[in-house]
Amino acid sequence: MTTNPLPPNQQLVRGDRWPVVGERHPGDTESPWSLEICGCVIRPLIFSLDELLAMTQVTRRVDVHCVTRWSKPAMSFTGVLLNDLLQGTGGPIWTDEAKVVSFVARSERDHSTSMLLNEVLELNPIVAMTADGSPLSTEHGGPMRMVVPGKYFYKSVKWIRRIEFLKEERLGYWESEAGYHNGADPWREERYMAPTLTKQEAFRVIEARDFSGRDLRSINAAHRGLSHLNAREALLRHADFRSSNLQSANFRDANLSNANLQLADLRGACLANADLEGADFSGADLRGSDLRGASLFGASFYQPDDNDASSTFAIIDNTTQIDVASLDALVEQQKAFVLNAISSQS
Ligand SMILES: Nc1nc2c(c(=O)[nH]1)N[C@H]1C(S)=C(S)[C@@H](COP(=O)(O)O)O[C@H]1N2
Ligand SMILES: [Mo]
Repeated sequence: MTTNPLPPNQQLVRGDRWPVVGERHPGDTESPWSLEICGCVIRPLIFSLDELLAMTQVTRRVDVHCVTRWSKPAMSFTGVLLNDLLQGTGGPIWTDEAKVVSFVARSERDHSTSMLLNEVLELNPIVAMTADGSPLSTEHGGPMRMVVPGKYFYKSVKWIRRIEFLKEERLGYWESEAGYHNGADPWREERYMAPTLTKQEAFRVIEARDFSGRDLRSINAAHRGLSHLNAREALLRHADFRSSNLQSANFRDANLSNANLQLADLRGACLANADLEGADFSGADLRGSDLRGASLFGASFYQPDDNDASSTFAIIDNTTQIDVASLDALVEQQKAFVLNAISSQS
């Protein structure tokens, strides 16, 4: 069914699923919806939802790629092309000063993301009101959201309310809070910025074996002896724990989204309630570990395309504690592998 190849290290979502990522509700639901275009513009514009729906509607096929490694190819989105809104009848709306476009949501945290003006014009996003033939549901950004083709999906703001032209970059929510790469090109795997931690700082926390509550995004803790590590509530997105000894480590409530745990020894480790979206456990030993309540979208327990298959499967058996319900977040083959493995004897 898929025609396009997947970008590196992405996996197909199962069937017709569409995971909800990030915020689930818009902010104010009382006042009428509208889209404002402002900032470095010749004159500000405002479109009501009805006006948008009355304009020429365009349908585009878009391959959705989430930074947490799931992809949903060939979705169809219908709405108004941003270039049509911006160029209208009287030529471009922005002034010479404009370099960056910021997309702002009507949401509790005024969620936003931004892109270079050149890129926006080239990618030609849509202000979408419809997805796969139905009006957008609230949790997916209804009544209107941005859909930006060719970028990780965090560049596509749900509940769009304002498009602002800026002279300078203003980092968005995920880019500043989670360290997501501002480029967001899935083909170049621009998932994360370079680590913020210096080598010395990393060395110090690794020596102390206390990561609890700390922001250690993208830390390099590969090939380390870290048994009984205390990493409760630590921010460990994109951390590298390849081949480390993490026996009996405590990652309760930690954020290990997109962490590399290949070949790690996680026997007896606690990963309860952890965010494990996009985490890679291939070849890891998970016997006696506790993953109850963990979020597993995009997680993998083996590398399907590896030649040396025998060494890349996670070691899971009936001593591994995992909610069968949360396995639903996995893609087909990963789910089947884990289900089969947890029923085997230790
Ligand atoms: N307003 C708002 N828009 C947002 C987000 C968010 O948290 N708030 N998350 C982004 C991220 S990280 C992704 S992957 C997509 C998810 O869209 P979906 O929930 O419809 O799959 O929305 C993006 N747009
Ligand atoms: Mo995302």
